[in-house]
Amino acid sequence: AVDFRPPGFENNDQKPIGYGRMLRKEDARFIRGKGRYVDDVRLPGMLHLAILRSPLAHARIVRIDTSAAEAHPKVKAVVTGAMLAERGLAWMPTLAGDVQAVLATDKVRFQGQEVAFVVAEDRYAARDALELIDVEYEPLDPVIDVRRALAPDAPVIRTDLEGKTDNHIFDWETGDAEETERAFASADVVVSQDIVYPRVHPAPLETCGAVADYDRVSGKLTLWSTTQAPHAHRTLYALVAGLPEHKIRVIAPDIGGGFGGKVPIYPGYVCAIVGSMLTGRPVKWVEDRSENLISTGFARDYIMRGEIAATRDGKILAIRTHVLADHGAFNAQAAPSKYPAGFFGVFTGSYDLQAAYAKVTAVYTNKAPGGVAYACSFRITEAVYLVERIVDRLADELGMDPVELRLKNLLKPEQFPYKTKTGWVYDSGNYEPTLRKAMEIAGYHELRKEQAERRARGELMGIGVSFFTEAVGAGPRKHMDILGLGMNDGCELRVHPTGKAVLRLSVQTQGQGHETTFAQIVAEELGIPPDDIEVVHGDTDQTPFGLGTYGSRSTPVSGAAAALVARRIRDKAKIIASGMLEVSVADLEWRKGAFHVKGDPTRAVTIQDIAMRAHGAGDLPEGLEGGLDAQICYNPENLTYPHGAYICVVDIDPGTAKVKVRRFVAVDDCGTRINPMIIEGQVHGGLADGVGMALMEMIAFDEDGNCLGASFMDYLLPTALEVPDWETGYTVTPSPHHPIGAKGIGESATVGSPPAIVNAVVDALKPFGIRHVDMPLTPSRVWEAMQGRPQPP
Ligand code: PCD
Repeated sequence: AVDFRPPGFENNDQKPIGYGRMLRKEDARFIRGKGRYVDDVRLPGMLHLAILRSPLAHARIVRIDTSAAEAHPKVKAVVTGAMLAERGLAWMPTLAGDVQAVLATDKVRFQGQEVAFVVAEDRYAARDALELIDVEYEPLDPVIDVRRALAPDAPVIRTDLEGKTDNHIFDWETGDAEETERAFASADVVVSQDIVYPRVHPAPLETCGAVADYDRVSGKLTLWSTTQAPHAHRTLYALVAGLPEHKIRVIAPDIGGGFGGKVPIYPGYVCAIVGSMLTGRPVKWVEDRSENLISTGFARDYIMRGEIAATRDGKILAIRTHVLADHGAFNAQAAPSKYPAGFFGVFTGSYDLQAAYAKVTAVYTNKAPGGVAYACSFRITEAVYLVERIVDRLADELGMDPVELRLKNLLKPEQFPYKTKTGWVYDSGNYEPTLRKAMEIAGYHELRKEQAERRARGELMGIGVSFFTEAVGAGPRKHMDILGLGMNDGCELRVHPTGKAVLRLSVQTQGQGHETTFAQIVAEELGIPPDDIEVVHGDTDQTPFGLGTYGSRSTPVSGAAAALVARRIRDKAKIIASGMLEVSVADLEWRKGAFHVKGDPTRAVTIQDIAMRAHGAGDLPEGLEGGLDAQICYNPENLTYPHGAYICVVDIDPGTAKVKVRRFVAVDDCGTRINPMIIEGQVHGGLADGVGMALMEMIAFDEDGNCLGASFMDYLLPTALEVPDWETGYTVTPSPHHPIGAKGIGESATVGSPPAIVNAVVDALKPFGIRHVDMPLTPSRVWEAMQGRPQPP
């Protein structure tokens, strides 16, 4: 194994990263209720904004009468799409290069779409005044089913796009269709399966909101907003609204969960800015739960046909898939520009294949836009679910144990770096030990024995396995950008005279604990205790430019930047130390936060001594500037590819068809582990997300396009009652190109867990001859399947 510990820490168990379970620095304020969220921002003279939303999924706007609302004594402004259109602000660009209405002008295109807004003296008055706006709609035929959207006679949703005569957005292909066809033709066994990954929602506890404060004198706009990417948002506001970028300050204060849902720019943010410019006063907009669920970015909504080809003895040859992707009314998917289907290209999974091919067809429907990477590095969740379901289907077809089939086909350590058939280069991996470890923790073989006994008694017990490889840390600027912005991240480190430091990051934490882990990285590199390092993030006026936090990219990109910026400081510190100790640089060695004279243990200077010297009086070595600061902009060489093996045990009540997750074993490999306690927390959270998606969560619509998941009564999130005590383990395969060998972890569990749970449920239902059931596996769906009834489309 490669030892990534910096020189001097080899024998030190108390080294800052990896070992100790350092508590989170930020929890001091969170557990005392002292976090400061957007809704906690209260400015003098602040007004409140509320948004009028469309009750219909598809309708022409005939007339809007705002006069009664304007007459409300507490109302300061009422704004419609027509008013925005006069200023060229009615439409805004989406992250996917489409346009989205800020406020509807011509038509409404999904239920919950923004139609008008009111700015009033208080929140209640703003809400009341919405009721006074009279909108006349002419209902149009809604297009809800993605398959119907492609029918030649389907109503055209995007009549705003010139020359658009259908609802087709794009076709995207990857892999080699012909080679894949040849592999399929030569195969002994071919299995195909239709698989739906339903529309789900990130549903963070804190909904979206903003406080906009435009100063008419200085021309400066300050925007507190729930964003995972403050710098990217600032640049987009500058480009859209024509405000000079240096006059915009975006502040993302504490964020109550993001999960990908706070990556896009939502109309509400733009409305708050317009409201403040119009009234000359600070304006706050905070959406409620239903608004969040019906209008902000959904995730998934992929209808997939998966096909797998193999030899009779279980060697997988090829995988092929066609996907119908429902993007809703505007293509607002969050993904790097050159990847219209995100990173779905990793659907070849963790296996050694001869060929692979995928085609993704994206379509407009009268549903909310989104396609956000909900705890998923851009559609990897869909890809992993597809491959792990069809591999299980193949195991069933071959009569092979699903673990044996996977062991036979997993990539071998000597194959890394491994280039997949769709062109991704997996940086490192050692898969078999990870799967073996999960089997050992679970007691896999005993579980199979227990299952046989229970089956004999008519009990429904299932064991499900999944193995995943993720691609996180977007990304190398030669391949990746968002709307033309390269996916690099900056980092700045200032070491003060007394040896305390401030680290400024371009990424933004939403609960992951960056204030702790980034301090740990610098502590590891410089020997300054984590408590002496202040981490600053989430404020464009105070941090270097970078693209933000999603796709588990903070550790792979900014974490690398933090290590390298600290090494820059260490290099300079070494020169200063050589002057202080009057020896040549070559005679110095670095140990435990100090430079020592080789062979003379009595002579050393600590990083704190050096910091004082760097800022103090007296000469520095020839040609050296004073101070001990450094800055870096890091361009990752590749993504990092964490992996994991999950095993789930379920019991199904034969009478009610209720699924109970009895056990869940998760063994993750995220390379070098910075903070094991935080990693466990990340994994626990992601596993709970996985239980939600597999068993409970779905944003459904009726045939008129009414959203049926608009509250937490209908959109069920798992609580402690629905999840088991997680059993976690880990292996460590460092990333060869990351300065400390770390890979991302934030999304692994959400990606890897749904297939393990569904595989377990289908395994339990084997006696019924059931081969697949689509998520969410609610009691009614499972019961219908047990009765042999057809599944809902
Ligand atoms: N880590 C460690 N080690 C390693 C890795 C990692 O320690 N190796 C840690 C860090 O430092 C941090 C965490 O852990 O703290 C995480 O990380 P990452 O993986 O790098 O990630 P990030 O970038 O930071 O973050 C992001 C993620 C995501 S993406 C999501 S969804 C989710 C997760 O994160 N979200 C959230 N998690 C979480 N948590 C919380 N609390 N909250 C939230 O919201 Mo997307 O794309 O956005 O969809």
